[in-house]
Amino acid sequence: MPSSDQPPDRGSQHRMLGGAPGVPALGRGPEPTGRRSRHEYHHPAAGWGAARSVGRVLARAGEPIEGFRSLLVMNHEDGGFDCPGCAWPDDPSGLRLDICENGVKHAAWELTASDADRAFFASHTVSALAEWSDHDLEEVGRLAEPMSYDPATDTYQPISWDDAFALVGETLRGLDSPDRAAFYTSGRLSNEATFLYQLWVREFGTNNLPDCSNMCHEASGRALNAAIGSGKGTVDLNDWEQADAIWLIGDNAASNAPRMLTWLAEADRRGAQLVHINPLVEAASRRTIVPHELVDMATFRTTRIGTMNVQVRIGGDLALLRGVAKALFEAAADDPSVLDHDFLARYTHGLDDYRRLVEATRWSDLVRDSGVPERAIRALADSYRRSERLIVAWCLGITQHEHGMDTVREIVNLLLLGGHLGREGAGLCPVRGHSNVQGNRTCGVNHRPDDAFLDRLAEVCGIEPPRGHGLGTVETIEAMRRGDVRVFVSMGGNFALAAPDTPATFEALRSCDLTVQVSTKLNRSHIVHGRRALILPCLARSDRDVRASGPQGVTVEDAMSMVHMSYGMKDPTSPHQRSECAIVAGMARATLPESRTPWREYADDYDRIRDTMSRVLDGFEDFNRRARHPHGFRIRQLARERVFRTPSGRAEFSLAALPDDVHPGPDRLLLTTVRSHDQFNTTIYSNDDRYRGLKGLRTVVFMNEADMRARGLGDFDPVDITSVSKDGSRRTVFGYRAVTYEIARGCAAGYMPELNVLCGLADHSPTSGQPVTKHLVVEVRPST
Ligand SMILES: Nc1nc2c(c(=O)[nH]1)N[C@H]1C(S)=C(S)[C@@H](COP(=O)(O)OP(=O)(O)OC[C@H]3O[C@@H](n4cnc5c(=O)[nH]c(N)nc54)[C@H](O)[C@@H]3O)O[C@H]1N2
Ligand SMILES: Nc1nc2c(c(=O)[nH]1)N[C@H]1C(S)=C(S)[C@@H](COP(=O)(O)OP(=O)(O)OC[C@H]3O[C@@H](n4cnc5c(=O)[nH]c(N)nc54)[C@H](O)[C@@H]3O)O[C@H]1N2
Ligand SMILES: [Mo]
Repeated sequence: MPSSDQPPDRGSQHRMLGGAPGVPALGRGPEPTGRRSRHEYHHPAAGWGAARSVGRVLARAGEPIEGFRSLLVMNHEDGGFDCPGCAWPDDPSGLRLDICENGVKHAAWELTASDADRAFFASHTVSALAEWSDHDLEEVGRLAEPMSYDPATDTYQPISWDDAFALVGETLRGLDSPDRAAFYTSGRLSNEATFLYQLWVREFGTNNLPDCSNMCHEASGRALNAAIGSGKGTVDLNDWEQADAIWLIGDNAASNAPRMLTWLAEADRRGAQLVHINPLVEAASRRTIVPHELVDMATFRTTRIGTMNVQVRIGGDLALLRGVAKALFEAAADDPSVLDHDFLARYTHGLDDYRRLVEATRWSDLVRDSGVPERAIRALADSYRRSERLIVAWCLGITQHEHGMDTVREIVNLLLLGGHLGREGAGLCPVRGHSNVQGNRTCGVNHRPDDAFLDRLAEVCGIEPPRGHGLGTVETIEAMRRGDVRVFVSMGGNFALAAPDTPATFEALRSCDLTVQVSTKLNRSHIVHGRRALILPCLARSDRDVRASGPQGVTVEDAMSMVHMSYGMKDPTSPHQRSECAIVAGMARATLPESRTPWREYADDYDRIRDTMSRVLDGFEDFNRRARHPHGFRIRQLARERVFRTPSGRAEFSLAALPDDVHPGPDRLLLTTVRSHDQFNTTIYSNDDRYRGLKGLRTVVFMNEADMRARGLGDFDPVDITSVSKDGSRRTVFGYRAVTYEIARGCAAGYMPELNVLCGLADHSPTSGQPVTKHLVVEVRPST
């Protein structure tokens, strides 16, 4: 809790936004104790440290038996719930790690008592809560009942569900255009709730559906659509079993997709080549322990993972991949078998232009821009040549860049050369973030929907959906600031902190007439609110959801397009929480009194929603039956069958120029923002980052030793970091601590969401719309 004796402008609120000269910035985790440490992490990833941490989390959750019971059925098909953590798929054989430390942390986070209740809100003004850290806000517990902001007392006061819905409905109906409202989603929402949500929004009359994908894998989806005619990856777990090479680019698997470690370790054991392409040397690139069963630590074995670490410069991936292509074309002059000519001739378009472009690019440029020596690039090309079945997996290190789409397309270019698409054990694997972020897109959350989808929606649901593009995340913030968007509805997530330019986003939210947050736990987006504000508490994925027709399950889609049912196992801790489907239906009925959509029936029986979905969505035929299959079903991915829905009917090569923004200028660094091991996006569990060997502090900047020396810095020396935005504006955080790390020269890293303060609204990609939060131009100086 903050101490109250500081003047307000020097209080924690101000410090969490970066502080001021002499007033150090504050992280968003628990209040630092002053004890911080830095050590080399020599232990395997996901080993005893992970097990101890799981024990602590369960003990803290306070309901060890009930809690553990839920956890043990998590991700099992016989009536368990889908892990609310990441989107890595379950193992259908049941043999492999199906819960992980971070999944347990995340599920336990949901399993707390509903202590954010009316008594809590009555005794804390919003101004007082604004001084709390984000960790402390979420620590209060689950949200217990609907609350409405009362400006007279500066507190949230209880409101009935009916009155809350009526307020939403009246406010929306009072707008001069449906486009004056925006409807955000975080990738946690079930397929059913997603479908209802977008149906409500489109029946109301807007496509303003910004979502967390706009900050996450938007670049992947758009690039893959253009290249292979589908926005999704092409591999499944069977391919992960068969691959003889796996390249992992810009992904911190040990912390953010720990269940992938089992697959990496197995691949290593069968002799597959593993390549990590990352400016930071991350834990997963070294060793892991592969638990057969979490409870049976005795059977743990250490496995070496990682055969090759390529330390690319931030933003240098495109140059690196093009270098590999160049080496391949050179080798193909002597040995034509380097390229898969048959595949290239039958299934691709644009090879000759691509070859000319690659051949015209000089090695010296590729080496300079990637930061990787020519011999290492050639070694990577040798790895490529040795493999018959190559998977390339990537995450945010590729997407959150100005040229993210170009780089994703270069990944496709490279795989096409060897025909690694539609071949067992090979293909494209974007590692998705939130547990159902892929399903959200499949089920209609998209501010740029295509006509085929809208036509089906119109025909089946009898509505007239708007046809123009709506607003994405950054555009929504800009529109709120201009006063063009007056109402902001958020299905989950924490927009205030997840979005770039924190002060600008705060201002945008505060300028709204109404903000509505459907949430499980208290967070910053409840504290930074519009003139009127609602908090609507919903059931979490682990909660039992009983509606008029009986207990309900919902479906989610994992990163490999498997759709399966998830049933909550635990009785809700407050009788006032409602399911997301019921909340959407309630808001919809209040907004659209004349609607012919059977909102009430949908909310009473989710089979009804699934029936409608099966008629609107491709690949969802017979949805109710197939969703109940023990392992669910896989949505057909045509690109996997070498059917490409592109204008040419073939997989398309792309011809991007090398990015011109990899060299930020003298004395400047490129800063990437990452997650620690102990956080889930804006939810921060502690100030530790185990695998990077850091304890007790989040206001740090990781730097190369040489860059530290050049600035006369030693470990934990205080620094001020100033970012230089594309529009020339500058933003500073004060009193961060510099820490040496194995990171490429000229690069720096620090934690999201704190460092969103440094990302201006102008700092987004013109092609994907994504904030470039992996690519901020900064100056780091000793604090004055
Ligand atoms: N426990 C846990 N699990 C999570 C999440 C969480 O917060 N906590 N978040 C979920 C979500 S929504 C998502 S999207 C994913 C995120 O998963 P990740 O993408 O792993 O998340 P980040 O921590 O942002 O890490 C990005 C990685 O890219 C590297 N990188 C940075 N810049 C570059 C670059 O220019 N090139 C290359 N090649 N690499 C670079 C960083 O060093 C880091 O290893 O994880 C999901 N799973
Ligand atoms: N600088 C920087 N910024 C980033 C990123 C980065 O790498 N760097 N990453 C971006 C990425 S990849 C993403 S995905 C976004 C994440 O952006 P969001 O998805 O908006 O943020 P989260 O932190 O995941 O949201 C956490 C909140 O969701 C609510 N919640 C949790 N479970 C549920 C549920 O079951 N239902 C409902 N209704 N609410 C629930 C809780 O109230 C919790 O406080 O952040 C983006 N922002
Ligand atoms: Mo994400």
